[in-house]
Amino acid sequence: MSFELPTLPYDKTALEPHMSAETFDYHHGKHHNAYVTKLNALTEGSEWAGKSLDDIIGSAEGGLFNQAAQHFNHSFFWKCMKPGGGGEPTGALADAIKRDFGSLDEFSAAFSAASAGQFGSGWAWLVIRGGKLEIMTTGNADLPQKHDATPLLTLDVWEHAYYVDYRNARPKYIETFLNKLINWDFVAENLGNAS
Ligand code: MN3
Repeated sequence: MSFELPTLPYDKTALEPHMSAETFDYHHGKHHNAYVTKLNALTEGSEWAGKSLDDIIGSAEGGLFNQAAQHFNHSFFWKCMKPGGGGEPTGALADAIKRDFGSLDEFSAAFSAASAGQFGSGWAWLVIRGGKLEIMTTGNADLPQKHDATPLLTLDVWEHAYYVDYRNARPKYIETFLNKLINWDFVAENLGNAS
């Protein structure tokens, strides 16, 4: 069983003008695809053959961990966006954000600051750990599961994620993600599964 590049949950033009088809051609079609190809090359015919992605992320190190974690991170990230996204969460997720951050605006400000402040390549996350929501950033391929946290939402802040559409303006990319792209339904589903 080899790993496969997942199909995007929307057409590659569906998030325009906020995220272009050209970005998806590179980010999904080349970057994510390369992680999957390398993951398969490192696992096939090895002691890791047939192991689940979670198993590999949990125990591999070095290059194999990086390819596996980046496969997870990107597969998760695509689902964190949708056409006509943004807006406000509802229900239990809205209540949890209010409880742990004070308000949606305070969450957005803290998530933006963390995303903008991640030095170099990495990811910004909303996670749940010990029953409480937290914002976390990770460098390179690192991810919340390595820190006893469950991911609910992520934003890719590697330059390849935004350079085609935003050049060096990472804050504008973050603002657009929060206001126009975020798929709160997916975040709510993740919270439900974690509770
Ligand atoms: Mn990426």
